[in-house]
Amino acid sequence: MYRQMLRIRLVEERIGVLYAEQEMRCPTHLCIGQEAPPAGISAHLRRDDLVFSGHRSHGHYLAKGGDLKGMLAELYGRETGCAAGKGGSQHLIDLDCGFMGSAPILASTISVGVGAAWAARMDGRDQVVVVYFGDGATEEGTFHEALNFAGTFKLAVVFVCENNLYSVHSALDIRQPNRPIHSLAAAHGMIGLHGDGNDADVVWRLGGEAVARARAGEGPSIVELATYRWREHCGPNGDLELKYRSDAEFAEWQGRDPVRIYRDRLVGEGLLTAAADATMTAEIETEMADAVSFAKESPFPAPEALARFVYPS
Ligand SMILES: Cc1ncc(C[n+]2csc(CCOP(=O)(O)OP(=O)(O)O)c2C)c(N)n1
Ligand SMILES: [Mg+2]
Repeated sequence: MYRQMLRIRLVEERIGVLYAEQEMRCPTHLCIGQEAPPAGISAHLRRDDLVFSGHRSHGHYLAKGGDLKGMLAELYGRETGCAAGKGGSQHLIDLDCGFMGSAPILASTISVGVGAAWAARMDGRDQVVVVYFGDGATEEGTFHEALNFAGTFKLAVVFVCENNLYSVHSALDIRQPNRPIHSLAAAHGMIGLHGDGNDADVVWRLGGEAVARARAGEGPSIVELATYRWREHCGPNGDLELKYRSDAEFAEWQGRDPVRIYRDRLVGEGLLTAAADATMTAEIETEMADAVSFAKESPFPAPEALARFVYPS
């Protein structure tokens, strides 16, 4: 889980640097600060389990076993990208590792994920479906419809809500009534779990409970994870100058850095040495350098490919 979080952090930071070159031309939502949920949840998933996500999906894709080369090539719009260069950051897909797709229309993949769980039920497959979404997505009608259906039929879905307190620049408390998001689970006949989404061990424990329940046919769960986005909503920069969140709040969450917390814990327990940490970092740096070269050297899709796979051509 530490390697996974470190890899996501380093990849996102590298994208943040490269983005300024203006060669990646897709809108890009970085998940720096939110690395623990994908690491802790994916630790329970088989390769053939299915994951769906939204606009902030790099961590979810990588932790599910996604290919870094395919992801970066996709951000660069190249034909070797995991969506053949047509999707960009917000439309990652990789069927080989069970990453069924991300889409930026809020909550749109929640109902599709429930449909995938329904299909698995009909086919007698014991796959678990995980759908990641933000606090903002829970304000969409399809979220509630999907939960109703999944709860009624006890489908094998884990609804993971990464509650980072904001939808773009709007704070949660001006958008929703004063009740926890996970309390909506009871209304739809499912279990609602919640905890510190910046602590990978907490995520791992909650995710394990929800995945085990889904796998055993005991129905869906909501897992609400408290976390925080460090960069601007969309793009590589910080945004504290906009003042929609206070410097004090930001500083408090920086003090709860999921990667540092986990590194310190592992070092404290004698499970990670400085040398092993450095080796891991160097391996990830090499993987990133290779992936960036691969992406930049890959061709753009041919013009004839423009209408391929586009409904109704
Ligand atoms: C249906 C729909 N409405 C509005 C938008 C514009 N939009 C894109 S991201 C976003 C905020 C999402 O907030 P949240 O779900 O909490 O995810 P976060 O960005 O915080 O990770 C909004 C409103 C959209 N993509 N889709
Ligand atoms: Mg949010």
